[in-house]
Amino acid sequence: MCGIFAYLNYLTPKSRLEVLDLLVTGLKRLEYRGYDSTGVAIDSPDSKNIVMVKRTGKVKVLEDAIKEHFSGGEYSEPVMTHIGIAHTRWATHGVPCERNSHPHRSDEGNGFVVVHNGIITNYNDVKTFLAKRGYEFESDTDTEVFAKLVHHLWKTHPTYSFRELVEQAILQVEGAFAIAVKSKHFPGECVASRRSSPLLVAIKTKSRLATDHIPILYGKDDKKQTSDQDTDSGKPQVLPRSDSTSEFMPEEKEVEYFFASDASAVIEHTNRVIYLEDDDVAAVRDGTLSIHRLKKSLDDPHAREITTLKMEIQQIMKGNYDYFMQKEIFEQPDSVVNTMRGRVRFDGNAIVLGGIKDYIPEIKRCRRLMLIGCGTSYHSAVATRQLLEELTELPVIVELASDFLDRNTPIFRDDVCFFISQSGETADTLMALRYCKQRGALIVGITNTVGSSICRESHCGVHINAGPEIGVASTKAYTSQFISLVMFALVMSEDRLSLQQRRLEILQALSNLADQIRKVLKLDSKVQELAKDLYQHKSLLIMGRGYNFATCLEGALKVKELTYMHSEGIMAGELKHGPLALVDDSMPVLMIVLRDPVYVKCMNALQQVTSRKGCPVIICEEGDEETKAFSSRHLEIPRTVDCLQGILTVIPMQLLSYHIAVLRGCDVDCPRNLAKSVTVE
Ligand code: G6Q
Ligand code: GLU
Repeated sequence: MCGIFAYLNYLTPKSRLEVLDLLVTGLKRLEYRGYDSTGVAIDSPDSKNIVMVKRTGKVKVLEDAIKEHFSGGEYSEPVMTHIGIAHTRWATHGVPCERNSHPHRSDEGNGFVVVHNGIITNYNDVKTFLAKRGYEFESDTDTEVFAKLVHHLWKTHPTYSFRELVEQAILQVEGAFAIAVKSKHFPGECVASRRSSPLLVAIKTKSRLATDHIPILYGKDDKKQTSDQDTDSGKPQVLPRSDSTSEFMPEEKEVEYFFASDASAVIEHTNRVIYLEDDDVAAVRDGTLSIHRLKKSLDDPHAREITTLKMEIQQIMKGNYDYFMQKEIFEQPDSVVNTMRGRVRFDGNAIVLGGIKDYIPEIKRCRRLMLIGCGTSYHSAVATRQLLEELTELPVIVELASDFLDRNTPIFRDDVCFFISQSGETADTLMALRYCKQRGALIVGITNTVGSSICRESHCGVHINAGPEIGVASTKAYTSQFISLVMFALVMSEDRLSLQQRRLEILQALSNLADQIRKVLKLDSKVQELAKDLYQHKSLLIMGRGYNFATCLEGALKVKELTYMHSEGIMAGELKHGPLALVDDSMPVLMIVLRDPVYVKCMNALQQVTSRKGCPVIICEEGDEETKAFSSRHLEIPRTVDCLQGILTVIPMQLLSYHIAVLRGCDVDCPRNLAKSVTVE
């Protein structure tokens, strides 16, 4: 997944240089999503053409190129109406290079230019069709076919509006996309659409918006449609304009629109956003925004809501931390509280999960619970499986989304399937959701991104409320996913008399969690010292079992993705079945040994390691002298209830991987080869 950002000013004076600055800043806010190249397109000084600048590498490279390319005075003249589009690319078709960077154009005259996230799966067929009609391609990408297809439709349908041309093109392509299109033939207009890739429209006006929704329109443009369309004609003005009859219209005509892949790129400008749904087509013409649907379906809402973002600008900034990931690790005392806020009532020992409460009776009658996710999100499922089995007394299956799909796993109408995803856009997880939904299962989304595809395609769900997670390596989202699933387990067992004592013990532990996380974070400098011992090694084995096995998996993933060192999470019970052969006096080992039901078995594993001259780092409970005696290097964490230990033990792993990455000179927030959300299968 990468980034789309477009900015349209209508009757709002802005120079092209100011527009370019807005575009570049928008791309910077999307940098965390992972990318390998960038590009922008704006109007030429005579407003008759489109000029583009594209570069491989960081947004900064593009920024420098823009300064060089657009230096003339004409670019500093204010323009009343203008649309600029910009893109960060994560290549799927065609190597990262300038030629393959976006925007892609329809012809040498730059008649139509497009920026695209996702994959056009039938691009070869479309390319063949267009090549037969004389089109020559200059890139290896799938995206380019879209620009040329719109151009072909424009030549063959001269009466079509811009929006209709893009709509017709969308009907011809298959796959996943979020797109924004600009054209010199339709100056001051922008058309955007999405299918399986996120896209939102943000609106900025000087006065309050006159409405909190945008009606959805169908079919061809009404050629007579003007900006003062009578709202009684059944084709209401989609956004009240000062010259329409609506009594809520803003005083002035000036308006600015932003199109972006996510809210972090627009929050500094406005908090009024519309999350587009799959196959929505958003068009701005004469300063008026309209939203169209390709095909009418019964369950379509009549309008798209204009929501108000709750996030604040500082939430997407680094503050006084060196990296977003570091900030997000240290945010966890607050983020776990935010996850529980308004849901866990510690005074009454009650829990309300508003997003699923109506479905609890149905969930209680289900055949089994399936927890499906990828990477860190999958680990949050592993971390809570045992507690879910205990408190729901249902079979609980955890699945990696990719493997689940490979196996065509049997799914039944009385299954309840949880889809855990920070971004809410991970292709494997989204495909697994659709697979289960088609088979009649109840779909529960556990996401951190409002308006995301998984969030919207679920029957119900829990928003983990961790706040924007910018670092590619997931940290606070993991602990918030963990807590969300624990809350679900508590809700499911609220009427089980035999479990009340256990529930109270967990609720009590939850109320202390934030302070205990703060206490663990105070180990940061000790962890940094440990990192100095480890960062030059090639591998790190992380061992544990029971409630802490997930921490081993998650810790190993953090080490791999941040430091590029090999690391492996090992079930301590499996040690003697093979992995023990790896242990000698030079192999770095970290072991989690807490006073929980599997303590004795973990001590056995610890002794197996030390008897082979292993010198493990030990994560143990504070004051556990017996365990500490086995190693000179240990990290002591506060005692909590067994099922929540994984929240406290993962934090030293997050810190350790962070410090090793810094020592190894790795890019902590944008690890090589990785993207924040993988929206391609
Ligand atoms: C972990 C990575 C990665 C991520 C998965 C799933 O640090 O960020 O493993 O967890 O790609 O992403 P979603 O949670 O967004 O589906
Ligand atoms: N598939 C397109 C390309 O490879 C878009 C990739 C993206 O989402 O950035 O250029």
